[in-house]
Amino acid sequence: MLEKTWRWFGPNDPVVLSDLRQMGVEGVVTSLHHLKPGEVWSAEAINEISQMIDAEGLRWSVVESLPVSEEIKKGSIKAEEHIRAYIESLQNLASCGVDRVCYNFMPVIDWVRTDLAYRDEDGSETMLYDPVTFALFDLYILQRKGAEMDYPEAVQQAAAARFAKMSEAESEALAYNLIIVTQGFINSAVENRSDYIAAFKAALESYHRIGESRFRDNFSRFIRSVIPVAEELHIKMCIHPDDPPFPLLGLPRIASTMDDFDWIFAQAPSFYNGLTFCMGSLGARKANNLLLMVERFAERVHFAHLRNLKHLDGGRFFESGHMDGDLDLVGIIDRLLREQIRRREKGRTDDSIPFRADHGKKILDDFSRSSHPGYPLIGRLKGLSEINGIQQALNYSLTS
Ligand code: DNO
Repeated sequence: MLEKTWRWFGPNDPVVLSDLRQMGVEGVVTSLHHLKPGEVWSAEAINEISQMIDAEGLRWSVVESLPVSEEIKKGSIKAEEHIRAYIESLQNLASCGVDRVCYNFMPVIDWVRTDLAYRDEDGSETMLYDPVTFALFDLYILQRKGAEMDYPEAVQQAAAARFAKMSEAESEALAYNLIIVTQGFINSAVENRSDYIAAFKAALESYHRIGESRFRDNFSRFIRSVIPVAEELHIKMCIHPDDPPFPLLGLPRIASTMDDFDWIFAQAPSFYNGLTFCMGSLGARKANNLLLMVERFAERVHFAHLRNLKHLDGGRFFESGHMDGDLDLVGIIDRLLREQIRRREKGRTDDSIPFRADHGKKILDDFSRSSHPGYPLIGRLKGLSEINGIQQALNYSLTS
């Protein structure tokens, strides 16, 4: 069976560790959320969290994320120092018995949604991405130089019309959601300061001279330095795909397609150079064939994010219930379970791939609890239970 894990945001998370076993959770996915990218994770700091998890009869299954600093991504003068710090953090994690690390290599901005409170037909609340709203943010709020080159005429016109109808408070809320609310609670470099828009623009500008090829070189330097150490320490590194998997704000994106991952794994051809199979991220790009991808990279899937989405017209998509989206959740779970059987046959001990019900819609009591966008308690619990039901049923047929 896949290992049932839960993303826990540390001691300040309103969902407490002692609740998790009641939900059938086996492993915890967390990070040292108070540390910024580039800082060393000391063994003491890791142990503190690890002991809290152990005390509840759970295990720290995956670090999500050990963040890669902007310095490393930009290959700046501090890159080497930050890579050394990253390696030291890996050594400390290994010494505390933590052996799976999720990270991403997205410049400046991690995941992007333009509406954090989209009402689905059933009254639940979820998140949506609308290319027109995003274009409006880029063209009129950020006023990024050259932005108009990135959008088709029709999208630009729709963005202009929508911006003209927006109040100042609405455009501020949009910028705040995109830059702070969705980024602030993960280990991002983003700081909640009064001039956050200017700081964000400066971060974008700092990438001006870094085209895709230099960005790839920077990734390559990072992964070639880290994987030999991860191998020695038996730490499975698993890159998280770009979310959404296409270029934004003129920034390079290098973890979006099958070809990208072929390239990523070729940089350090080791099984420890692995993948977080995030179906919701990959599935936002219609041309990505998820079943093909999960089959192609099966042996190096060290972690799975299972969720679903629905595509709407005009390139919009929203995060649907786990069971009722356009993506083949059952097919993906089937492929992961088959991979586990293959691993067992080969004598591999990592034959229980951790997954988490990724995101969830706000339902029922979620409306009266505080949660980070995408991480309501009940919506996620519903997803976890559904996924678990699917895997029990599939496993029954696969093994009997
Ligand atoms: C958002 C998450 C991402 C993810 C990181 C992994 O909900 O899926 O922030 O944790 O990209 O490095």
